[in-house]
Amino acid sequence: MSESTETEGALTLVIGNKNYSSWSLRAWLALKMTGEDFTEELIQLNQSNTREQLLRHGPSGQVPVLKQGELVIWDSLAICEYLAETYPDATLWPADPTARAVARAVSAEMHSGFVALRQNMPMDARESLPGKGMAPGVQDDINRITALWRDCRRRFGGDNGFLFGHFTIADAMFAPVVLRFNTYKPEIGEDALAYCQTILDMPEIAAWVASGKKEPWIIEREDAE
Ligand SMILES: N[C@@H](CCC(=O)N[C@@H](CS)C(=O)NCC(=O)O)C(=O)O
Repeated sequence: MSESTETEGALTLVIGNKNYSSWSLRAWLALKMTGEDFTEELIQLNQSNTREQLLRHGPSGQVPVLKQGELVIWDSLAICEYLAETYPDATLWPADPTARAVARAVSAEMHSGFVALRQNMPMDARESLPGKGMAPGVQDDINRITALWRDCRRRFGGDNGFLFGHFTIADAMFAPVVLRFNTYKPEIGEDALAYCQTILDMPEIAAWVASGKKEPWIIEREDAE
């Protein structure tokens, strides 16, 4: 089979619980914004058979996984890159090379960093836990994130509230942070609150959170990322 035929066919996105799975949300949101039809397959996290089920879909034993024909992509940022290349009309990266380079840098920074925030303010979209999660290092992460949001919006943002003037992968990468801030309500400035509102106003985010609220499963853990 040639390379090109491997990438043809229906799209399936394997995700974790919508209430908890921040990495799943990133890929799901980017895929939603392409407007393509896709099938969601949800694997319940934190069950005795979770790992076995995850390994059926991808070699890392993690979600998200995007499948199309024989192609399997098992990492959120790699999925976003694939979607940007495959569906260019969705303009998932900024068109301008400078803006695109910065969008890639902040997306990579999110993908590999902010461990204190991720560990101490795990995504729990249906909860309201104001004041919780403020462990050492978390404020530094919040300061860096809100500074980079401010910088992106000042340099590239335009009027519509997104980081780069329209929805991009950078917004997908930070959408779970917005949900965390919405749950834990740390003190952030007006500009950061305005960015959070832009993301919270997306119908796709409302739909994700509504589905998460309907999930009956509860995961009691401090270290969910
Ligand atoms: N680097 C990966 C991280 C994915 C990740 O950590 N996913 C978590 C859920 S949000 C997972 O699958 N954990 C496995 C488990 O809970 O058993 C990505 O960006 O896709």
